Amino acid sequence: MEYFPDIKKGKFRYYDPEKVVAGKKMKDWTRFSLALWHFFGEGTDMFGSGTMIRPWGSATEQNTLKKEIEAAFEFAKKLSIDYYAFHDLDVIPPTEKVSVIEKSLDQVVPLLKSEMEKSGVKLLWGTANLFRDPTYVHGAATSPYPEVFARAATQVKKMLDVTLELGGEDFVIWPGREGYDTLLNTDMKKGIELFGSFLSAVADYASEIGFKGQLLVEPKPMEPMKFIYVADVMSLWALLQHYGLTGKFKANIEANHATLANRSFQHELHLARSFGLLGSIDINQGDYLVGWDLDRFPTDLYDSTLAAYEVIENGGIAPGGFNFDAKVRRGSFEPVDLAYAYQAGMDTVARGFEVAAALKKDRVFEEFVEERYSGYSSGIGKKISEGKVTLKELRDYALNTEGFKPKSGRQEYLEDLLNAYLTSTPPRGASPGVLPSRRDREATCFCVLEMEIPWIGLKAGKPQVDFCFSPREEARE
Ligand code: XUL
Ligand code: CO
Repeated sequence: MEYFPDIKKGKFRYYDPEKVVAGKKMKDWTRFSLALWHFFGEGTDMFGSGTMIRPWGSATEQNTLKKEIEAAFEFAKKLSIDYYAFHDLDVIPPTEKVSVIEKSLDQVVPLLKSEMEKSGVKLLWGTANLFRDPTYVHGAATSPYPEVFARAATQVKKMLDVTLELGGEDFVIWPGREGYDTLLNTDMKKGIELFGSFLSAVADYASEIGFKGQLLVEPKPMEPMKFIYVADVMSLWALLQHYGLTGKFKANIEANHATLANRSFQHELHLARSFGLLGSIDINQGDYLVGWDLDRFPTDLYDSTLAAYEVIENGGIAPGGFNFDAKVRRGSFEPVDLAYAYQAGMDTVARGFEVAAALKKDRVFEEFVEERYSGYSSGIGKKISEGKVTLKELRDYALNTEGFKPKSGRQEYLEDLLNAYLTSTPPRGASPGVLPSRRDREATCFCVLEMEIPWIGLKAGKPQVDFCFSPREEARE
């Protein structure tokens, strides 16, 4: 049965899987993934019932799960989404018994396999839902009760088996209940130790069964618990180091989780990349007026450009990918809204890669940053960097360089440059969405000259050489 007869294929403005940007095909940079749990979402919220009109019928109908799964694969194939991701509980009938979870998963795996074969859609990651069951009310892997810890471990064990069987490329742990609501009843140190012990057992089992995929932990600061132990990349990094788990786990960074932690998405990606922890991305966006996790489809080009910049700088995120941990708004209830949402999200990321590739090619920020820190590449700066300097030497140096004046950080200038890359129209003849290299730009000064800007005296069609500066020259002025 065809569930989406009106949708033939994705209509993209920027996403072209085969197009090469920054030396890689777009599909290899992005590795887009459909999150089954959101795809099956019914559009309920805390105040109202479901709104979604779905081709597979209502959730109470028999066989809904099978239809949902078939529909998801049909949709992913049509929209050129190469991967999917799921929790154990997304694909089985509701149950509170862990033994039933195991059996139900065994029953559904053949269906998933055959849909994967038919569609060519692959498994990006599997995960265990360690937050829905009432047993997890005080935590799963950090519960005060070993019985609950063991139950959580059993779910992860089974999902690791399933993920391996389905050729999944990563395995995610989202520790949403691993935290506390009040310290009046919580042993925080014990909780963190329990989580360390849980991760160690997971890593051991993954290697025992020959799971070659990347293990990931997904930070989030709050919700459902008031305080979650793995709140951000920095806390994950500390935990991994403390429990000797560096190299075994990386971070699955979610955009809306970063902003809930009062960090930008770029901050979390940059930090993770800097310490070899950038594993995969849950791509979505929040809303600056709303203080909880919204999982909106991403449409913010500014954020997607800066994210793509980090991914390019990282050389890609394979075996991770861009998983749409995103849901359509409750008011976007028609099936076609799913297509609009994915198209918008995929185009936003794809355009981010185009702009970021142009920024990287022109070394717009690198040259500025390198110049800014160049004092550390020779002389006493080099000794400082290598940790070979004494306070006495530093004192001599400070006295000799007294009166030193730092240069301007040029923040507004750099932000304006970023805007220029984001808003520039490609010159005639270039393929859509591709920005010219700096050399071409210097030759034609296209970005300024597509339009007249009378208040700063720029005329359309005229080269304005003054405006075509290079960041390095500017920095050295
Ligand atoms: C919750 C969240 C989860 C994880 C997987 O905020 O992001 O969907 O990605 O459990
Ligand atoms: Co997520």
